[in-house]
Amino acid sequence: KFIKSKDVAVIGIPINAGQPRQGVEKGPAKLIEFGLLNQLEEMGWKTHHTSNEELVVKLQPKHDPDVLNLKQPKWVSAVTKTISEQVRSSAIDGKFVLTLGGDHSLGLASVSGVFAAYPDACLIWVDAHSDINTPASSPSGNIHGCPIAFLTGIAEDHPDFRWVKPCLDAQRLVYIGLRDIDDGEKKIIKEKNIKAFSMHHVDKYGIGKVVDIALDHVNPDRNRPIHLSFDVDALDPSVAPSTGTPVRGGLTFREGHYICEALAETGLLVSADIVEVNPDLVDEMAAFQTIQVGCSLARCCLGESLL
Ligand code: HAR
Ligand code: MN
Ligand code: MN
Ligand code: MN
Repeated sequence: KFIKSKDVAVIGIPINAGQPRQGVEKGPAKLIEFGLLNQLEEMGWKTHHTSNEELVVKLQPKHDPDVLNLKQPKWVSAVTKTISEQVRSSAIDGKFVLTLGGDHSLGLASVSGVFAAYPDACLIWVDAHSDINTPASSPSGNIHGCPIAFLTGIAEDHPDFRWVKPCLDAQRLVYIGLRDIDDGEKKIIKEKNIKAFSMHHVDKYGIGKVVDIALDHVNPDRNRPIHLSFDVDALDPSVAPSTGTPVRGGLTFREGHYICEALAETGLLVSADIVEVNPDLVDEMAAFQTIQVGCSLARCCLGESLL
């Protein structure tokens, strides 16, 4: 319905400035090197790839001190603001938008861009973390822990992120996979009454029901476009070990894939992020395994498992 042709804009966002570990900026290139574009072409998609490697380097400011507790705010802001335009225009073109990360601060780019094109969209955030810290509540100052606070407009005013429109109604957001939430975030989730399925709920209801209830909440009439933001740390570290902040007790391989398949099945999925793939952590085998899973999640978002 929303995606009229099998054209996919694959947008690399090789950013690491939203968190302290080097290597996550190599995630997009590794996913491509593993063959993601060919895989999507084989599925009948026409791919339109932008790596953004030069752009991200070019946008790094000489001086980027902490501002209101946030680290490297100017670099994160410049990259996400610029790439949100790429996302918006590809989405307006009717292309499926697949963004590859990179740290999860890139949610500022993808969600802003997608919601500019589709204001009625809803957001499914699959993550071990809720990434809803405000500048004041963030215990780390790492911006990858903050994108949802800016997108929902609950963050305090911050000079570097005034361009981020509060495009996301808290009732159009649902979390799946949570298991490492800061106290400040818990408070916000309660106060704003945000629907959240932790791993406890996945255990209790099963992933099938969780996705059904999640969709009933954010998309009751099944008529809204859907953006999926998939942080690979939602998966158990035994499934996706090469990521910056692994947390035990995550989604199985099948649970992760089920989410992507079930969203593809709705015919409403217009865009997806695959983020926090860091090929430089652990060892080569772990990196390979994580890249392979990232590619496979992306393919499922684009309908690989649909009959
Ligand atoms: N909540 C912590 C913070 O804000 C850690 C969250 C970041 N980890 C992620 N994001 N990978 O999903 O610093
Ligand atoms: Mn995240
Ligand atoms: Mn995470
Ligand atoms: Mn923690």
